[in-house]
This record gives sequence, structure tokens and C-alpha cells, in this order.
Amino acid sequence: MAILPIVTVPDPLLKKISKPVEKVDDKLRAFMDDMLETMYAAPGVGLAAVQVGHLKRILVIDIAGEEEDPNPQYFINPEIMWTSEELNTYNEGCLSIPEQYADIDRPAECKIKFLDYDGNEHEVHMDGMLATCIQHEMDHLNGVVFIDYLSKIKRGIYVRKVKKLVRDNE
Ligand code: K1U
Ligand code: ZN
Repeated sequence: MAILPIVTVPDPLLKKISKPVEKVDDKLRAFMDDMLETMYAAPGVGLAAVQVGHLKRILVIDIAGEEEDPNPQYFINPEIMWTSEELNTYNEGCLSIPEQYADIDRPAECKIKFLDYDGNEHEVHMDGMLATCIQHEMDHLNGVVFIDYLSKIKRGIYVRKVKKLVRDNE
């Protein structure tokens, strides 16, 4: 297993559309294990493959609390089948926009179709933090990050702060 470097804004890769996975095999599973290790090390509750430089439609999520057992979830080629009209607001962060947060409104519930770690298909209804997190991660697959929902001025401020943070850590 390996911890992979995380791409940060304004890297143009984060604006690109990720491509569907064609085959779920051991090589892909090894990559997903690396994604999970990278997410835990960050630490984060989700990670999209593009955030570690691979334009593949893959997500990993674990929203288990510190007192709970780990609950890693793998999503390959996820599709949103339904979203609720009711919205939920969450103060979101992003490992590609380190140390910055903003309140983002998203559908409170959704139904997601995806392939799991073994390539089996599921359709799952989600709410709460899982619904927020998967929609945030699916945005990454479509080249969208949470600051894209903010005004151009606010977005610019966030990007400048991240650039400085990255420079200072080099
Ligand atoms: O960069 C990412 O996509 C991961 C992101 C996921 C996310 C967080 C909040 C709302 C929606 C999506 C993060 O994990 S940011 C870090 C974070 O939220 C966190 C880190 C440690 C413990 C608990 C939360
Ligand atoms: Zn993110």
C-alpha cells in the first residue's frame, strides 16, 4: 500500500472529467487500497481518484467516527439516479483545497448506482453525511470542486490561500 500525493487547486487536472472504469481487477483494487490509505493519512472522509492524479471514476469514502470501527466504502462508476428536493447545508472541506471550508447546499438524500470493490452492482439510498460526501466526491469526477459554488471573488481568495499554504509547505 502507498500514500499518494494529493493534487490541489488550481491544478487543471481537477477541472477534467474522469473516465469510466472498464474492468474491476486486482490492479484496480490495489489502486483503491492506496486511495483509502491516502484518505486515512490526510485525514479525510472521502477521496476521488482525480485527487491523486488518475482520471478514473472511482471514489473511496469512510464517514465512521473516531469511536466507531472503520467502514471503508468503494464506489466505481457511480451514477446519481435520484436526488431529493430537500436540501442540506454542510460546512464542507476538501483535501484538494486544504484548510478552507464553506457552507454548501446539496440535496439531503440521493440514490446512487455503483460497482463495489468486487465489481458487483448496487443501488443505495443515502442521507446525512454520506449523501453530502458522495455528492461532493461525484463532483470531483465531473471536474467540479466546492469553491465552484461560491462567487468568483470568494473562489479567488480560497485559491490564493491554498497557493500560499502549498508554497509555505514546500
Ligand atoms: O477532498 C475530499 O473530497 C475529501 C473531503 C470530503 C468531504 C468533507 C466534507 C464534506 C463533504 C466532503 C474531506 O474529507 S475534507 C476533511 C474532512 O472533512 C475531515 C477530516 C477528518 C475528520 C473528519 C472530517
Ligand atoms: Zn474534495
